[in-house]
Amino acid sequence: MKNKKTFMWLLLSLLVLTGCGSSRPVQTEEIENEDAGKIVVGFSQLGAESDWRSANTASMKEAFGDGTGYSLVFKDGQQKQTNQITAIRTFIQQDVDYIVLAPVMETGWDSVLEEAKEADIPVILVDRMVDVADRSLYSCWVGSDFELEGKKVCEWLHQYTLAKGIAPEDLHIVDLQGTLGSTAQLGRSRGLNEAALEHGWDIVALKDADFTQEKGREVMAQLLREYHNINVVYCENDNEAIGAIKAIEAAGLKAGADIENGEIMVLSFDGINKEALSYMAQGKIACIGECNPHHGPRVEALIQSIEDGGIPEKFNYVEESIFSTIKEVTTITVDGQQYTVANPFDN
Ligand code: GYE
Repeated sequence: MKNKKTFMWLLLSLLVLTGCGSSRPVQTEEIENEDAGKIVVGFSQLGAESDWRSANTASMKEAFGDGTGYSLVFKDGQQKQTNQITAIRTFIQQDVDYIVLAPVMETGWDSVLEEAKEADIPVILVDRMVDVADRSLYSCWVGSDFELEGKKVCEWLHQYTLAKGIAPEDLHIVDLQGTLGSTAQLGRSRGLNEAALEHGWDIVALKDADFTQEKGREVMAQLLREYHNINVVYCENDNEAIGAIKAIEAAGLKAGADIENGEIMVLSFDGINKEALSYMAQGKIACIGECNPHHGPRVEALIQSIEDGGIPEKFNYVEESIFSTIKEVTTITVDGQQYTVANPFDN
């Protein structure tokens, strides 16, 4: 893959050397620009809704920011697809070398990605996926297997109930879903739905909490007013879990794994948020499916392989763990693969 910025630089240098192109003094702005010769990456981040997202943004800025061979154009979509579409169009106008997109939801990307393809700018997806008719509209994707994360947390719950002798029909679960239509929500909700069907768990309600702490608190408070039998809350990220715990405590209830004695068990995803980890240390969060946000170097490696003339794998999944401090479950097996349940506080 040619580097357009390097090409521009060479062209301008040639014009200077040969004195061609203009009789007035040559504008050397472009040449002197410290970003000349760098690979320009336009990154459309979907927002700043969670601690996972902040860690992801930090990882991308470290891989592509100052002191690297890249020049990063960063745009925060504030959880709105229209903002992300505008950002991509701006990147196309700026003629960046690569577009990296962390899409807020899966659908609605066909037209703008076609525009990027027409402009001959490779698109790399990070974190969530897009649902487009033509997969050649993006080069590759890197992120997590969200359904597997969901299956792991549900298998942990299943093993816990077996160890404790809790009957499946005695589980009354609410699902605080992530942003509806996002890959992370679709996968994690599917993981729960399938396990509930398989084991005969009672799903009391499903509600969008948009991956934020405030929505998690608000939705959980409302669900607790509406239903009085909830004993498990499946939060689709840690920020929702923090909000849910605040709502549980504000209602005079207790977050914990002892559901036989009236506690409400909190399950969650990510494992990057310090407050959530401290809640786990206090026994308020029972289990967290790890979701790794450190994609900067992975995206960089994909770009490098394209620069070197290679064709990267289309889908690149990262390996992830599962966290709990509860002694009853030490390993789980999902899809024939065994995972050790890690205690994040063990050295
Ligand atoms: O779990 C959540 C964030 O898509 C993996 O989005 C991501 C999810 C993550 O807001 O915290």
